[in-house]
Amino acid sequence: MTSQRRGVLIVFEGLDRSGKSTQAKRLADFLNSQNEGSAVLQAFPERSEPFGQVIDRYLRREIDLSERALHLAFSANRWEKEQMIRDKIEQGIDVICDRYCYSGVAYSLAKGLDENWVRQSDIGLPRPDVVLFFEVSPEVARQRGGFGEERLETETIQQKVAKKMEELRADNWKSVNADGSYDDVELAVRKIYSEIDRTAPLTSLEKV
Ligand code: DGP
Ligand code: NA
Ligand code: NA
Repeated sequence: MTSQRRGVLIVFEGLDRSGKSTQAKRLADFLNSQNEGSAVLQAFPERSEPFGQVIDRYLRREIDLSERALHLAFSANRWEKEQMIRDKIEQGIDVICDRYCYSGVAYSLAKGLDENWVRQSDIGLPRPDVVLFFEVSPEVARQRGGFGEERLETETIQQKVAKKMEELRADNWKSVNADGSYDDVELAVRKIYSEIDRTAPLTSLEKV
């Protein structure tokens, strides 16, 4: 008996306006057009889950949270999806995440929370096979229009987050030059996808 090949966990990270959400959706649509049901797209925060609803209310300024409580809410929101991610991958379905724990750590470090504390709460989540790091030049980001209305969407916060995220790079990260056209970036993403090695089993994060 041959066991079916597992799915892969692909994470899209980068700043707002880097195009990562568009490209995460394009990759999922492409894979599903090749083979219906072969990929799922999971955006974080996932606002439909219980902790996601708390995050949504915070971002829309309906409620306040302390910085540590907010950090844990974002992390808990990823844990709300842990079993789903593991199940899909075991079933041979690719999971494409628009943001993951790297956003969680980068935003909290940008706010000045203690590094050792911040890095704990996502340990044990499924480890991505690849993290696509969308890098966009400030000029191009500016051309792509203003930030939204929600909290955290200011240029100062974004610059700090970018700097922190840069420091999180590990050997499973691939840079994507997000200044190109959507079509060019899409092809670059597909190439990286095609090179993922899925022979080794999925592992869990030992550090973030
Ligand atoms: P999005 O739905 O991708 O636009 O994200 C909503 C906002 O939340 C955005 O400003 C980025 C921020 N964000 C996303 N993930 C995290 C996280 O894990 N921690 C923190 N502190 N902020 C996050
Ligand atoms: Na946003
Ligand atoms: Na987004």
